Amino acid sequence: MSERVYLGLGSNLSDPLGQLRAAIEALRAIPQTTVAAVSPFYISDPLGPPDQPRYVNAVAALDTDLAPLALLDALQAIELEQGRVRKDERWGPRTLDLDILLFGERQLDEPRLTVPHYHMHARAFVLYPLADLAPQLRLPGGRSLSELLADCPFTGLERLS
Ligand code: A4P
Ligand code: MG
Repeated sequence: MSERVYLGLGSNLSDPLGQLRAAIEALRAIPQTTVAAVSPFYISDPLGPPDQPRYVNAVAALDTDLAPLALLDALQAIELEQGRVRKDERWGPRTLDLDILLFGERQLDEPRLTVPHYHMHARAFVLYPLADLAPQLRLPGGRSLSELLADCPFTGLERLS
């Protein structure tokens, strides 16, 4: 029985739109996994240090037979494959972030994996694309996505058509 997973995708370096498009192609190649839907892309103001470019963010819905850590391994391999750029001799900043937001109804608190993702509840660049895919969603524990959205203004966000 496969499980529905929601992933957050983000990039703000090295052609962020291209990074997300390439990431989605790579997601399609993960074994025992299908990409069910991808949200529209959003431009978002950076959360954290302000002296960095704006991000492109999106959410993808996957159906997978993989165990959570096996999926995380596959996602981290994709991040490594395309997500880092060489700057001089050192590996530069990560250009692709793939976060597991939700994994079925699971609540996980393991050294490598916390699900639901610990920062998703208050981030507009996660909640709005998630709502594009699953407006009726309820999180494990019972809170509805629409409740979270009511507390999360659509600011610093621009939806790309
Ligand atoms: N890990 C634990 N739980 C998870 C999970 N649910 N999904 C562990 C994925 N990984 C998870 O991640 C560090 C470790 O978290 C992993 O090794 C994994 O085992 P990372 O991707 O190397 O580090 P990170 O992404 O810098 O950490 P974090 O906390 O995910 O960063 P944030 O908070 O996501 O910050 N502003 C805008 N507008 N849009 C953005 O997308 N992203 C960030 C990144 C900052 N500001 C942003 C955005
Ligand atoms: Mg991350």
